Amino acid sequence: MDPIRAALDAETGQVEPHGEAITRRLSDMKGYYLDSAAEARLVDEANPVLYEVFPLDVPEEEGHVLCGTTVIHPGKVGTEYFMTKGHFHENDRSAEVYHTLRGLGYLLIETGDGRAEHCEMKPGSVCYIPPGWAHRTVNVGQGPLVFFYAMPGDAGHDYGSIELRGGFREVVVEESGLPVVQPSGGRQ
Ligand code: S6P
Ligand code: ZN
Repeated sequence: MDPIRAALDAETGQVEPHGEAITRRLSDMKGYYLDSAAEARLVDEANPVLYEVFPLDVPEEEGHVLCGTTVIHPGKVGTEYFMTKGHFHENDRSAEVYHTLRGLGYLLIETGDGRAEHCEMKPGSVCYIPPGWAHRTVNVGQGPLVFFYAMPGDAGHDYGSIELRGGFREVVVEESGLPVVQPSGGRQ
């Protein structure tokens, strides 16, 4: 293949040119939020776009580096902030790097055997997600959360293991107007 030259707008998260973009609405995440009544109401009212992914057009093969931007829009479902589905990599030897470009958020990471940690996301912060750690991002700001990601071409996405576990061990909710990271309790 030929080299790729692209332009990344750190304000909007747009990457041009890009490969096939992903758009996830609330209806694509049934059962992911704590407050299922609030979730159902919001799906009926507006079914908002929660996040978009703009990847460079790179083959999903060993030896390549998949990369691009994710843009999480601001908002909440009940008291829980908009977030990504979250996943393990199918290939559990695959790490990933996140570099935040705009906004405020948290990166929740956890292992299959019970370790849970989180990283603050703000412009300039970098988090290295080691192999074997599931990852989910949460936008706690007033505007979009934009970050650049890079991972091995053959990493793959495993969403099923998270769904089977009933979600992540930590959740991010608003309490008295502020974001709080707390144990999800009872969801495992
Ligand atoms: C890919 C990378 C991100 C996420 C994106 C959406 O490995 O971590 O591009 O795919 O933030 O998250 P999810 O969990 O819906 O794929
Ligand atoms: Zn990933």
